[in-house]
Amino acid sequence: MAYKNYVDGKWVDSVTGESFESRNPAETSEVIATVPKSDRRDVDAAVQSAARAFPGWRKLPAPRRGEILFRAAEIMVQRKEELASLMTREMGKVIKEARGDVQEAIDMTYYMAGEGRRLFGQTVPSELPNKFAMSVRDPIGVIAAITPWNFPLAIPTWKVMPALIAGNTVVFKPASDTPILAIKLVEILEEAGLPGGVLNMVTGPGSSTGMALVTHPGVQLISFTGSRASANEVSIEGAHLGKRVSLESGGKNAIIVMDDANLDLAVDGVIWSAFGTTGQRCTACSRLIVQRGVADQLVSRIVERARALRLGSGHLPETDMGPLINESQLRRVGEYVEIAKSEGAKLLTGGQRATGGQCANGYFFEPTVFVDVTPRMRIAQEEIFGPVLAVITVDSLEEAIQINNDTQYGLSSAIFTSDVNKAYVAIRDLSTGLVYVNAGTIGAEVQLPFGGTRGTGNGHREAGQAALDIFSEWKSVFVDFSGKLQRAQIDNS
Ligand code: UN1
Repeated sequence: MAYKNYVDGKWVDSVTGESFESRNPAETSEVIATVPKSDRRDVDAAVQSAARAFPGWRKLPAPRRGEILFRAAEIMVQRKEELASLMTREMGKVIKEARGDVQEAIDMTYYMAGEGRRLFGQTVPSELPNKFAMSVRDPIGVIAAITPWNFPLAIPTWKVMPALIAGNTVVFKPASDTPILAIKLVEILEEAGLPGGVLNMVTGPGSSTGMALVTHPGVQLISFTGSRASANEVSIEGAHLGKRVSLESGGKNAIIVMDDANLDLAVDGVIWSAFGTTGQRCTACSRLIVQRGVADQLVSRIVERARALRLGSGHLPETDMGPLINESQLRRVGEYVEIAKSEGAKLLTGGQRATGGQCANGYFFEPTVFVDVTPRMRIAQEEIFGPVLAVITVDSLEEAIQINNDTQYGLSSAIFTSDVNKAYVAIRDLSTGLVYVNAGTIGAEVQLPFGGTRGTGNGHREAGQAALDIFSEWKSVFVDFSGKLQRAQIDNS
């Protein structure tokens, strides 16, 4: 099957005539489909189309825009199983998690559909008599949504849905590893009645297609999720061109386990957060910070559970962990294992590519656990994006919090403790955008802000009401009905 770009409400070939393949990472000989390798001219057509559609879309009442989103959510509900199965095939995550990804997209779409009847601003008293003051949200214009492969449906909805409900038009450039799910999302919005030109999609590599979009003068805001290195490039280009930029780029998330924790629960939380989605979540737990009294017991239970995880095709209900997304990620994870060993960390389990049985033809990597990790080692500082857990032992809560906060990222952290006082100290002092108590580092819900401190982003938050702050401009409105000149700050006594 050969898919096309979506520009001006039509499915069109790329002007380049070139294409690339989307393959199954669990069975790498399987080509799922081909998609266009777009260039600057395709991007330009998409941006022009979005710019033409903007005046009409921004004036359509927001509740009407919301109805289209609501219909899109309804279609996703109907097609949940089909979308999840396609996602497992294209991205590799196990079917249960793929259903979760689709569900997160549904949740976000319903949530933003509802915003069509809210989009709250403020009404506040004026300091002058016979004068009315309020703030309203205005759309920004043409938005570039550049999305990663690890949540092929959910993350696109985090960007596209708030952008649309706020009255913007969009050019969407999905990750090259998961274009088919992106195409399905566009098809669903088309079926839901989205007018042509309001959402456009071009596929192609980030370095060319993505950068052409980032640097296009017709794009006012870039919303990007991906690696720190790419985020930096987007940030630099955006700054040069005076664009708004919203970035989300990863984490080095930790779970803290105190001596007084419910260890059964902590083991479950660590296994799920470190090895769920094969460690390929921005929120994945890649550091376990454990208090000395329970360290040996906890680690031996985690190792036992990690060894028992079943790797293979995500379509089989018994599979616990799917493959990594591609060859370069496989290489990268292997390299970090070598770095960890050379820095003196001790490998307790895993550490290599899995090749037996169902894993023969995919990018599988064994669940890996290192102990004797010190906080400044590279495996304790750098995002790996694979099933690798680094265990750091500490003596106190203060030390745990200090180590948790001492990385260039600040997305998610968690503490397992049965002491409410420790829990509240952690809530106060963990300096990440997400904090969990007695739960792992993954599993954020769409109605709350999502994002992180330090190098995880640039201060914005997706999801919840906070997303609307990315995708709209505040306009403060003053209506003077006194019939005379009233000077603020002067005529107020
Ligand atoms: C991501 O990995 O970029 O909180 C998103 C979670 C999911 C979203 C993860 N709801 O793990």
